[in-house]
Amino acid sequence: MYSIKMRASNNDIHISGAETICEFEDLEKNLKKFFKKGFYHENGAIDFLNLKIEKITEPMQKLQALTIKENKDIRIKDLANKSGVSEKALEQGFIHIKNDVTYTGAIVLSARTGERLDLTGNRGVRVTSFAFKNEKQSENISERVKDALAIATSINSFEGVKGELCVSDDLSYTTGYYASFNLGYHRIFNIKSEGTRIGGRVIFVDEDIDLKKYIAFLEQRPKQIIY
Ligand code: PML
Repeated sequence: MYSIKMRASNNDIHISGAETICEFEDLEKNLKKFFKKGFYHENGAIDFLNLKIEKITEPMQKLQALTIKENKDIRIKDLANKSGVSEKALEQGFIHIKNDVTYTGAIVLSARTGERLDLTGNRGVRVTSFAFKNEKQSENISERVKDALAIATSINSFEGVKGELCVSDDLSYTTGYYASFNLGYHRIFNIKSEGTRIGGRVIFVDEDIDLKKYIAFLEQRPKQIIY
């Protein structure tokens, strides 16, 4: 198996990224797909594109995908509260999502105080080395949702993680989600207005989480998300 990672930017501002693990036979198809995604993105033209291919040697850790939930009346505040994230931390999360920084990864906040705990600056923590395996062939699930569900499952499958809030920084994509291991993956429609690049991914954790191990799990450990 091979891991492919793509990052595209303009003037050092993140435009788009993509990530998968696949067999050698599917490398070319995925490279073309990521090349197109980077060069023809609604967030704008790019002046830099990085494609990285690495052979996977470690066995993949299997993770059961979170359950997808779509309830139009659900409130993020209630989900946060039920998953052990304080109102203050959620507010801080939204401040990071609405600021001008376009992080390429996720930021990690204390679920109690909202204080930022990771030291990754504007880069953020990247969830990489994952593959999505759809075992429910009958169900149609978009590439975007597959990707987001794989990332959310990886983020929330570690001891000490309380929940995660995600808002896409794509100009026209207005569906975000709140996910937690116990509550599942809640899609939130109209989480932002169309035409803005605000967005980001915020992870809420217990302060005593082993951050070094957690980041290594997210960034390096090969993961297979079973749906
Ligand atoms: C992204 O692709 O930028 C994040 C999308 C998160 C929401 C995906 C969904 O459930 O529609």
